[in-house]
Amino acid sequence: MRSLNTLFIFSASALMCSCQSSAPSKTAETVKDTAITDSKESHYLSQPLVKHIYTADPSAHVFNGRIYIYPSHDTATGIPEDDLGSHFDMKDFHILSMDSVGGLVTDHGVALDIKDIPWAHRQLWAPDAAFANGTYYLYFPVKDNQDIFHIGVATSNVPEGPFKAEKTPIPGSYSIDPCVFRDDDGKFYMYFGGIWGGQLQRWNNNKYDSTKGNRKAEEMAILPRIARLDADMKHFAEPVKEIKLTDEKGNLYKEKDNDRRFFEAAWMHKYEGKYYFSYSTGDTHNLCYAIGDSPYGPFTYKGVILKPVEGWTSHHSIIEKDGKWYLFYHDVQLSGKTYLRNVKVTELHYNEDGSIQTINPSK
Ligand code: FUB
Repeated sequence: MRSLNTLFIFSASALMCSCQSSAPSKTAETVKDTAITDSKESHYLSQPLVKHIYTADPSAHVFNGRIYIYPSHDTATGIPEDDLGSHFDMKDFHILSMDSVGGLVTDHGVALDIKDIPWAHRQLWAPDAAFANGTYYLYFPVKDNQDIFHIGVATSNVPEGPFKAEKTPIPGSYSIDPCVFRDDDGKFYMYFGGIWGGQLQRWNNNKYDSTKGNRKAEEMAILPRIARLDADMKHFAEPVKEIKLTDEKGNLYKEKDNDRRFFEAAWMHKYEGKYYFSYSTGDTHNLCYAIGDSPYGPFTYKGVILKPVEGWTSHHSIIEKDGKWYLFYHDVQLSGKTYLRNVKVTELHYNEDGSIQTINPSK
């Protein structure tokens, strides 16, 4: 993993060139990464993919044989920390890419700026991406002028952008953390939602109620959401549905089951014909997974993928590349600060029965 510490930064001309093609420019110039340093590398299972900027919420995909990572871009804007995550005050996206895990990482520069999203007010949170119709789609949550999170979409001819945002959010979308999954039959589904600062608790039957607060311990836990995407990838093809996430006996979780109930950061992947729905439990900091037979669920809880990382949030993606499976995740190794995170990757292993081996983020 040592080569991950080497950063490639494009010269201005190379960066412009990279916007036209999915392969990094050969004229990229290697620079010594001295922007951010840390002295406790050996404590961690893996090292930050880049150190020149803070990155979080990595949604990884393989496009044209190359790994593209769509992360949040954390910056310090001086907003005080609170339970609603106001300190996550992000303003743009940088897309990262690499040929293979362990290879050199390219930062493709600003792919989308909040000022170029016509309906956006503040807090550009965790994105995801998809490829269809010869186009790359970037999906992102951001608050509108009423301070309500919705999910927007932007398009590009190349995976690294720059992306052009639609004028309005996806109609019927709400809350945060979109994950767009392509099933084997070519249909795309968006999984989304996040409680507390992600505002999912304010949405019941797809209607917004600003008076709704977090649920009490004995109440049923709030469920993540799904909608199939229309062929144009910019609309939902159906009303948003709840996803049933249950224990081994088929019982839905209560809010007090906060080491297993859904909080945010949904991801979907398929392994040996089964649908693996994974997510963060938020305040208990687990990354868990549950398995089902349909993209809509129900999903039965199976266990923890990643034990709590350093920091408050945990967020991930899972991809297969060249016959190996990888978990992309983040922690706060570089900064020690909740809102200045860094993305990482490690290999993920399945057992014979399809269960996932739990990963410990520290050694
Ligand atoms: O990055 C802002 C928020 O923090 C994300 O939307 C959540 O998943 C958590 O990682």
